Amino acid sequence: DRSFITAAAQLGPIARNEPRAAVVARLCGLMRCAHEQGARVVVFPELALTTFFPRWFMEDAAEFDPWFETAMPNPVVQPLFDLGRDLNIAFHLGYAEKTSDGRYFNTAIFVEGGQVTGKYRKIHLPGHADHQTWRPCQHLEKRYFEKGDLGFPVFDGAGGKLGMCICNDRRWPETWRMLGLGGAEMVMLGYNTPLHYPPAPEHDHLQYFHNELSLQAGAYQNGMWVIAAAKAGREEGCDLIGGSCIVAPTGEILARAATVADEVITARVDLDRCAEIRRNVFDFAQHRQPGDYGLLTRT
Ligand code: CDT
Repeated sequence: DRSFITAAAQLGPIARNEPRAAVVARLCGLMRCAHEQGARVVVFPELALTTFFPRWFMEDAAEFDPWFETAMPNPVVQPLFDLGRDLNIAFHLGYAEKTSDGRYFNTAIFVEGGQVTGKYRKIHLPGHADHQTWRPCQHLEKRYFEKGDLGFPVFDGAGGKLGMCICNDRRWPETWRMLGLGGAEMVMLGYNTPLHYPPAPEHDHLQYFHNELSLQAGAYQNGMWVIAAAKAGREEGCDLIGGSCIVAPTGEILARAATVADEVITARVDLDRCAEIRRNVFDFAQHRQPGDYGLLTRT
């Protein structure tokens, strides 16, 4: 039997001046709540330790470096690692990473048994690198992060094959296909998605729809589970969507957050159900036609 309960732990807003230790205490509370509901895995959002700092233009490293983690775990995050080990619950966590050689990434890790067993660095970085003062909120991911250099890894965890992507990655079919081709059975992701999209405000009312459209298509077209956790609510004057959800390989949403605050949702994930899709309509070996997809890898 390869079934277990998985949780998505949505976060409400994190204030700019909220200390990391206070955020980690919130994460620990959500992990306990997930554990009480029988979860073996809990998924936290993108950049889950801080406010979504790319909404501010900063010029000096002295100003933006404090948003980054230089080690993982580190003393402030250690209580979450300890709790995960004590409760026997694995977790996915997004954070801003600065490497020892001075590179900056938007990163997610998977931690099982107190050890980091999976790592991903965001590949599709949205937004802009320059200060666009006409925007009510900046989206400066292209300024603060380098494109991820780890590809789309698939690794062993929770008794199956796992993958990760981060926020904007979920809008790209190539992300899901790479993870699907790698054999992922469950993909975990976090997101910070502003309700207001300044370049095309006429699409603001579609933000929740486009989120679900992307997650459901990714799950169905690759026959895998998708666990998506939002950072939500009004954060420093900027509204972020909620809608954290758990999607089955059929594309059906089995659980969906009802608030834009801290909230745990759970569903039973049976990894063997991937075969319902992967042995049938999307049996890659039988039906895929890569010889006709050359344009996909041409620039
Ligand atoms: N965090 C992140 O990737 N957010 C983007 C915002 C839209 S582009 C400015 C997203 O795709 O949800």
